[in-house]
Amino acid sequence: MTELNPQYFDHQMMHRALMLARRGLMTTRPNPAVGCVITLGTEVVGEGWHHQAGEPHAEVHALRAAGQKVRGATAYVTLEPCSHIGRTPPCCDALIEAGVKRVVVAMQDPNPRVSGNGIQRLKAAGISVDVGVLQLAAESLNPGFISRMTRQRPWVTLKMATSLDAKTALSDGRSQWITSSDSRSDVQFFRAQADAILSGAATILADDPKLTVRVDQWPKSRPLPEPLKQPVRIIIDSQHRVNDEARVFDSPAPVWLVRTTPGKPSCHPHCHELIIAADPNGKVSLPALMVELANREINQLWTECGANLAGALIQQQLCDRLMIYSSGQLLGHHGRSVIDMNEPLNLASAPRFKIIDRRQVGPDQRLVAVPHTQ
Ligand code: AOF
Ligand code: ZN
Repeated sequence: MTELNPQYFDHQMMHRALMLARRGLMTTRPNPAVGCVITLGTEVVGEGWHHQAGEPHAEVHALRAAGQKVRGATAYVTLEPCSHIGRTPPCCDALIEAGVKRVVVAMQDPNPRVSGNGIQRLKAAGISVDVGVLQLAAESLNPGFISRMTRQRPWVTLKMATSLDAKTALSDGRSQWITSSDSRSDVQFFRAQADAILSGAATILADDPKLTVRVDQWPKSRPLPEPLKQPVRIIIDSQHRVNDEARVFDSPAPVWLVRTTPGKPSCHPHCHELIIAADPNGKVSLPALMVELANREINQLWTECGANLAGALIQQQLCDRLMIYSSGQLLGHHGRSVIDMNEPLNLASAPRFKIIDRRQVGPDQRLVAVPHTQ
């Protein structure tokens, strides 16, 4: 029999726990997606993942599956086991009571109610704890949760659909459709991972979008999330231009209208007004909005908006990921620009993103870029 390399085994098991965690990516919000594997010797005796906020955490599912085989076992968890009483009791106590001997953790929980306490409690109970196995992979699973906990703001993606010459509409505003149905279907997968979709009144008036996750457009290659949770639709409407007939109200999912002053109450019960401070230009202060969204437990914000709001997000350094769907069409120099922002004083001061992924989506290409940090 070949000798077991303990480090390789730890990686393998944590990888398995991460795969389990992924199953909750579209359903656990506002909680993070977390996976857990329990082993006894080299045998996997239990596994689980967190399904939905309010339901048991990953460790509890895995402990239940392991049954009696948990004494002296090792638990691999993608996030530090919690130490607080939230919607459910602390997982570190459940692991201690079950008689687990070792716990391997991918990353510390950034939630200030936990942040190291879970690890301390396990150690104090005589359990051997290793932290940091596949940490980067674990962090990349929950960027929104980490952002809300550590920066008090959501993790913001700006999605754009452009022609090959980087235009987003004809000069008169016509834009349906520039990218293919494959791209629009791909977008559904990302909308479903977001807690909320942000747009502006200009987009609502011009395109009258629903901004929902559409089952009929769901990509065939991906399983439909169960349950399918519709994101909150957040519309910046400083000038009170969105009216009750907009199609965004057709779905029962909440709509939050963001304004600097109260407006006429909507006839839709699922419509709420968020009053946010104005910036010096009289527009909704985007940093203040982000703080409010974090307070309202928005982890991931998916933005589909016009050039003005896109430019403001970029100039105020509130964009954590750009996702650009580029078609093969050419719209010419009269076409509308995708981002409206002040011209940089020089090339060195231009906002810069680093392109980290480019892939084919039907006849289009999808480009992913993140802020370039030196
Ligand atoms: C874990 N395992 O599977 C998850 C954890 O309100 P509750 O009880 O659901 O607690 C939510 C918090 O617990 C969440 O903010 C995060 O700090 C942690 N999530 N912890 O031990 C899990 N999902
Ligand atoms: Zn827990």
